[in-house]
Amino acid sequence: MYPWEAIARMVRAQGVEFTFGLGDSPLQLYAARTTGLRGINLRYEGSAPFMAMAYSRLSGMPGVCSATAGPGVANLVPGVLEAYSGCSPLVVICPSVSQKTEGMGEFQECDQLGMMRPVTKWAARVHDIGRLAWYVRRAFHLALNDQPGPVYLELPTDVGGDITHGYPVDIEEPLYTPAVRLRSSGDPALVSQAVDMLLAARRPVAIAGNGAMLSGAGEAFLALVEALGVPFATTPGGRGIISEKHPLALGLVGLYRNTVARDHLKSVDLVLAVGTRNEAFQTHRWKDLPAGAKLVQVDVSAAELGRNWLPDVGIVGDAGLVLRQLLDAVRLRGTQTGREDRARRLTGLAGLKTQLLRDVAAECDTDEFPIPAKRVVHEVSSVFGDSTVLVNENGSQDSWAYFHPFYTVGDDSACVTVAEQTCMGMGVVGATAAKLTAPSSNVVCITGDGAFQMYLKELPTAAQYRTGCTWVVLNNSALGWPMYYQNTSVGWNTTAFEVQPDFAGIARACGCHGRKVENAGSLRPALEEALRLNREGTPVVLDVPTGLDMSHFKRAE
Ligand SMILES: Cc1ncc(C[n+]2csc(CCOP(=O)(O)OP(=O)(O)O)c2C)c(N)n1
Ligand SMILES: [Mg+2]
Repeated sequence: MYPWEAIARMVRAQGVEFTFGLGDSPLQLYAARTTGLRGINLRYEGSAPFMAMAYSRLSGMPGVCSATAGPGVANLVPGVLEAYSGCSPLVVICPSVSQKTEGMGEFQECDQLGMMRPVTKWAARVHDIGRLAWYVRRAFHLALNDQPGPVYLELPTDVGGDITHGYPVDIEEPLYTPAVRLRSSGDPALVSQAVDMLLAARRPVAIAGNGAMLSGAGEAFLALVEALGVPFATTPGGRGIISEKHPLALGLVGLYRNTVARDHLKSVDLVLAVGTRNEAFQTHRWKDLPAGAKLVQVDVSAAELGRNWLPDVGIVGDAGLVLRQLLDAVRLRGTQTGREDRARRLTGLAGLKTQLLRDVAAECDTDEFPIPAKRVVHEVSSVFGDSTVLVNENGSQDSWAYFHPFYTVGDDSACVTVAEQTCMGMGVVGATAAKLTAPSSNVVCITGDGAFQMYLKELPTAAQYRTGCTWVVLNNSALGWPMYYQNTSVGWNTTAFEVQPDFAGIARACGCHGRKVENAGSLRPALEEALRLNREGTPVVLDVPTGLDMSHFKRAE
């Protein structure tokens, strides 16, 4: 067996269904010959880690991507950085040039390990082909366990041989023992303290972050908030853990919160934070914990406890297991001194939420043209509805989609979102991987024209694999977010696009369907047509002229 053939088979044995990369990488070459594994061949290596992240987020499996030596590996860096920031378990496996000619000017020799070290949990070189399975297993083990994250492995040609064939190696069956996800529960004494606080709290809130999603803690989170009658909010990474149609749902926290969530969060006496690092965007730069409120923080990593706010009780453990421990203890105790106050507060919340839904619907009921982003987002939410994967981007106008109830992540739905680096383009290519991973869901990416232009090179990929997803391009002919800051600070800007491509035309030229929305009245029919075409396997680009409305970030500060 050849080494890359063995690697592809180990990836499959791990349970992974897709590998992402340019077709020149040896992993892609052998993925094509590995039963059960699908190599998705891209136009640009830079897309690969983003697509692997989207796959991982929706499948719970590690994402795998690769690239050839030198510039191929260099192109992976931004996506791997995003994965590192988002604790996304990626295994990146690449070839590197021979060590025997190190420093002598070998073609595409460069310090790949040096590039990958700062953006991975572990970066290693295979020195002995006999230990190949050890390295691959170690890579998956580290990616999946403790705080998950990306790892990088490289196989030099003097160890693995030529990248298309390689040295035949004697690899015995069974080839590989898959790495497993190990979970620990929390310290019972701390769980007990946390339960005392939760039962006594009169105005508590629960916040789910990406860590709760990574743990697959949705059922336990739902059971606990229902048992206690505690409203919940999410970070972007935790969004979708419970449907936002649930009576206890507040929407998002921090920069992305709505007015009802703001008023609620400002008056809480206890925050149960599960799998969130309470980072700057999630907390208005650490201002959102009300004075005197208690903090119970649950995280898989001790390093995250007290990173900024010091918890009153910090529990290290798998989010799902710790939530189950809390739930069991709550059920055993029976007495909940804060229960009546909490129930009264929930009745008030229901009325406020109904009013918010009405206000938002009225605000979006406009025929203004260019179409305000908030209306576009609201209409997308209504047409795509339940069973939809929302794929987020990083611009200012698509950020309206972060705001429930402008967009509602409803029943049987999910959200693929970026992490704290907010690398433009992740959502644009992530949508294609989302559709591959969740073929029976609708998939919609709401993106700005800037981010879309960075990664529209993968439109032919979507057409090739018939991934029926829709990109709604909020086109304001500018890098709107920095434009706003430039205009309001120095008074001029360098962010307007003086030449803007015809996105619908490009989409058609790439084998997708493309349509420019010419007036306010044709937005809804265009979305309905997109959904219909998506169901037939046709990817769709909708070019929607919009403006620059930054009021979302201000209204609930
Ligand atoms: C790779 C990368 N480069 C730069 C940025 C900084 N940045 C954040 S939003 C933005 C502009 C996005 O423009 P567009 O996608 O058109 O969205 P708009 O703000 O216009 O709605 C930029 C440059 C980033 N997040 N990622
Ligand atoms: Mg723009």
